[in-house]
Amino acid sequence: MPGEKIQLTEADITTLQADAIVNAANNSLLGGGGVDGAIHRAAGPELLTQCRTLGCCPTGEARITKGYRLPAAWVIHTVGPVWHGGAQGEPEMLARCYQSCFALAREYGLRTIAFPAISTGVYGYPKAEAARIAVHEARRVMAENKTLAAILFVCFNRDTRLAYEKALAEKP
Ligand code: AR6
Repeated sequence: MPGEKIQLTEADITTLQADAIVNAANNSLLGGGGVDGAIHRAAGPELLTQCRTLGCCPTGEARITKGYRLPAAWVIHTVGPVWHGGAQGEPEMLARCYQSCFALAREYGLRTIAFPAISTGVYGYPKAEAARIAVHEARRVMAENKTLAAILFVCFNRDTRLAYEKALAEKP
């Protein structure tokens, strides 16, 4: 809903005009499949050139680059956990991804940020639990970062959208 600070949309994240879009990257930051591949294709080769200067990114951390040919000014690259059943620190690590992205959003004074459902593709994180963590961290940051005007969760398919709708309907 327009006016809501946490919003859902079904879209290709590379088309969005947020201040920053988030990339679900891998530790190399050198591109891959899924949303990572789509972002690199849409941003153009300059993105990979900048990523090469950054070195590896540990799981749970985030790095920021320019958006190049994307409508978004910035790309925040974060590395989500691979799902191994949930007892190997995956929830904490996924929460840390969102926190790392929000720390960069604060540092760069970003007003709008769009996230894909980190780890829920190739990395196999169950959508419902991942959406719950994403919504929890978004609510937390909205309560304390007054510069941040909107957080957009970009759902690439209906199942993902349903998972976020359910998470948003749950009490904080
Ligand atoms: N826009 C929005 N969401 C998308 C798009 C898009 N264009 N494309 C895919 N998604 P994934 P992961 C959704 O696999 O699980 C890469 O190879 C997708 O439906 O992209 O964190 C990296 O290099 C899913 O809901 O990321 C890593 O090696 C979500 O984005 C690895 O995949 C995340 O799916 C990371 O795996």
